[in-house]
Amino acid sequence: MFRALILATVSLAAAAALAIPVMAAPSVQTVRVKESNYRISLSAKPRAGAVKFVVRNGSDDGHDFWLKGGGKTWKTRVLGGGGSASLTAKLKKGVRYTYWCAVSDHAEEGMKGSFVAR
Ligand SMILES: [Cu+2]
Repeated sequence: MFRALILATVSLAAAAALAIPVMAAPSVQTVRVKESNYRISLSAKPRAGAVKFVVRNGSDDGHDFWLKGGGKTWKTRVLGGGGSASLTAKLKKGVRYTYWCAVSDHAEEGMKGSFVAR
């Protein structure tokens, strides 16, 4: 009887421990950004809310990543070949965001794009 009560209590505690992290974790979308000469590709379309952009420079030349929209601008440092950096932005629903590489004329060469956060 007493043992059954302890088992029940432990089970409840285990269930609570499993449930709490799921409920408390803020939902952050991770979008991988691959930079090359001279393209920027996103692994997914960024959604409204918190988005973590994990930027990786897959080329030998230096590239950075700028993101602008909704009155805000975010950017990474210039990443060397194979370098990576991340930035987290809170995106607003229905706002168009543009992104580009600001090194030299890379944006004109094609390192730019835009999306509307949904
Ligand atoms: Cu670049």
